[in-house]
Amino acid sequence: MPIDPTRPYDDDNIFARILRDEIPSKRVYEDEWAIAFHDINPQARLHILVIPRGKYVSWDDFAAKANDEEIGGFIRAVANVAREHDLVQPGYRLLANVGHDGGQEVPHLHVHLFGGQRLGPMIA
Ligand code: IU
Repeated sequence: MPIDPTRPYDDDNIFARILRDEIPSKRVYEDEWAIAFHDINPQARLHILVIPRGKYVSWDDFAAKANDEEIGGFIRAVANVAREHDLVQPGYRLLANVGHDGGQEVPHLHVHLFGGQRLGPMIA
């Protein structure tokens, strides 16, 4: 079920639990601002989710409430994940679903990173 992105942050959402290491994930990156792990249901040869350590329901919530340092740190973290996977030259795709119409299922901001293949015009 897609989420309501304006609702309060739920400390027990699945990505909050992955952040706290209460649920295992295939973690590929971490720094002060973000962690990244393989999507459990990959939609491309490489499909990684990058999430901020801060408690933000959605992209909109993050833009509204995070400070500039946190926003900068998160954006750099996403780029670092791509760079560390040698994706800069071949290229890659970023996607953030927001709310009901965006099809967001997990109420903790996540950016999908797709790569490792020539992607079609859109992944829906
Ligand atoms: P969405 O943007 O909220 O629709 O994406 C949620 C993603 O989280 C989706 O691609 C799931 O496969 C993925 N995921 C996961 O990697 N591990 C989980 O335990 C759960 C969802 I639940």
